[in-house]
Amino acid sequence: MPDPQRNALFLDAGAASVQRCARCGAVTPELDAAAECARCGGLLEIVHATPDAHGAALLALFGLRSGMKPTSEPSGVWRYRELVMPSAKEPVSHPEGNTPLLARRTIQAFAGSASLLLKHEGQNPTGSFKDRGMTVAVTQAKRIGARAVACASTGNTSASLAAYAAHAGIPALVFVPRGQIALGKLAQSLAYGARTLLVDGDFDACLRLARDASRELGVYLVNSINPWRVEGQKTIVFEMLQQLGYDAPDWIALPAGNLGNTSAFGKALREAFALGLITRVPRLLAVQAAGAAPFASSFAKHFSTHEPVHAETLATAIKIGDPASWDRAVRAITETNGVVTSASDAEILDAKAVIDASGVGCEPASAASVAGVRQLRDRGVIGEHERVVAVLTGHVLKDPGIIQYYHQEMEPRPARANRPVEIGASLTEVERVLKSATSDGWGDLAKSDE
Ligand code: AN7
Repeated sequence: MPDPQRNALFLDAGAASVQRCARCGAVTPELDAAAECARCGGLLEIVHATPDAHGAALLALFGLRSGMKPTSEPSGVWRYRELVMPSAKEPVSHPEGNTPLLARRTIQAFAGSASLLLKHEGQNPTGSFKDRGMTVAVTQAKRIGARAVACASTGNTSASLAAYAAHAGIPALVFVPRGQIALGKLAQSLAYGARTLLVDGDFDACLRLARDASRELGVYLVNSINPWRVEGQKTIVFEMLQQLGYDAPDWIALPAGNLGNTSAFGKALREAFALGLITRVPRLLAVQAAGAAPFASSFAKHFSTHEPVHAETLATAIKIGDPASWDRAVRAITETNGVVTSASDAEILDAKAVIDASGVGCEPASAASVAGVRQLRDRGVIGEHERVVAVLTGHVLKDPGIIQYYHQEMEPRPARANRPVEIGASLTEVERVLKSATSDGWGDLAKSDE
């Protein structure tokens, strides 16, 4: 019998949603597991009850839930404009910010910190925290009439600059170390239209070149030594504090390379405390890659030394041997009673595999923050009940190469490697794979045969 509501856009008010065959109109309950119509094999569509609220009342309801009025500030950077760039008239904004604070049990268990939260800056428009500084720096470039903008980069700054310069209509020049930046980042720089210079040298050489170019050729430099970048990046902290109702965590962990972000976090906390937004200052935990850890080495000697290193790490974003924002970062760590540590590539890849497998995902450098938390929990420096926020700085898709290497190629096979399975196009083979499913994921295929 054809359903009387067969063509209705909505069902009667109060009815449960149903799955309805778009071809024959047969209806099944919303919890039915079938992927197609049991009667005719047609595709199913979902039909809901008429909502109780109509027109303006429904609009008001959606508005209430969004937490913002349609005219309110959509950017998670410019919302704090009084502390970022009060005189900005026309921000160059995509918009950016509004990144989530996530709790994931598997990551908390791995880090040994039950209250651990993750501030996922990879969910910015170009997939990294750099967008927060870049919206401000490019706004500045535009209002001073810069003829071109430039940066040296391990990949994320260049991707971000390319996107914001394109939006502003200013030519962008990026200097990146040839063969040493992740595929996703290089792809973005090309796609967004920046003139991309593959420099025969490391990041530190790129930065020297970019600085010279800006001095000699009048190009506006937007590396994190640019003070406006720092102003934008402070909003990671402001937004996190707001999300926590201004009840500051005990620790904020972040990966550290050129130390721009460490400096920005220090300034943000200094200002938030001075303005009475918080009554307690969290301790900063800056985490470097072990092969690029001049700042961690210096911290271990109470900052009495300052020695650049030749950087080597799989976490290419933080493969930086001579960090530019050194002095500002020393102040940030000292004032917050902070700690600097380093994590080996193996520790970083381990943490990344756990973060990725939780469905959250991040790029390698970002996982250093969680690796650092785990280390300090192990050493008892972070207390069991202390509240920790770790910042994930970049998106999982930034570096597909390392994922392929870890899961498909790395020998000996890492414990968390998720090898793809090649099968013939037969149901028996799919069944064999299904048998390896366990209550907490996929077991070893070889063992499932036993
Ligand atoms: C994902 O893009 O330096 O200590 O040129 O991409 O402020 O340098 C990137 C750095 C952490 C380190 N996580 O931040 C660049 C660049 C990710 C990064 C850092 C970077 P800083």
